[in-house]
Amino acid sequence: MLDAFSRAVVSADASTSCISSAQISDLKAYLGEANKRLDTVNGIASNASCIVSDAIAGMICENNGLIQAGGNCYPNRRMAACLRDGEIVLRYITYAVLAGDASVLDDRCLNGLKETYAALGVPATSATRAVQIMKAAAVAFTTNTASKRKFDLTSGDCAALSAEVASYFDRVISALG
Ligand SMILES: CCC1=C(C)/C(=C/C2=NC(=C\c3[nH]c(/C=C4\NC(=O)[C@H](C)[C@H]4CC)c(C)c3CCC(=O)O)/C(CCC(=O)O)=C2C)NC1=O
Repeated sequence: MLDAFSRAVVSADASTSCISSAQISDLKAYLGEANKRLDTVNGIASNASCIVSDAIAGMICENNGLIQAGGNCYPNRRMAACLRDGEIVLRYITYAVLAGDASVLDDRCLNGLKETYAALGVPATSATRAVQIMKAAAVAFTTNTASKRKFDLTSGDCAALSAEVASYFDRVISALG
């Protein structure tokens, strides 16, 4: 598992060079934006169960067959597994946001997930839909635009951070596809 700092070390070492000035300025930017990052992680993590349950409910509303006999969220045991998977994915995304690096998400969550889902008959299209809904919610918490749960934060430019947060969800979607 890497973070913004260990990533810089590993890539410098791979080319047997010292940390470059470009890497130093990337790390300066990472440190300069650190409070925004922590606020984002807090916003997503403290609303995680709401984000997950809303996404799974939305996915099911759009496709009721999932909770009928033969559907992959039927019976309750599978429904519980689905909610748990939503929480797992969101949790690893918060780790990636904190670290500023996707490797923890790749290595500990996404590695082999597509194959597991295929073996269990978990529909990738539905899982993708749930991840898309979680993405919209997490981005709203990053930009502090969630309609009912605004935090008391200094406002600023969150464009780069919200694009980064969105990219981790896109990573999950492409790993499932
Ligand atoms: C740490 C990383 C990690 C991940 C990612 C993980 C995923 C994971 N999800 C599983 C099952 C499952 N996952 C789902 C999920 C869904 N079904 C749907 O229709 C929806 C599309 C979707 C929810 C969004 C379901 C229903 C099962 C149970 C399938 C079964 O037993 O038939 C299983 C099989 C074992 C089990 O049931 O616990 C694993 C390993 N486990 C891990 O330890």
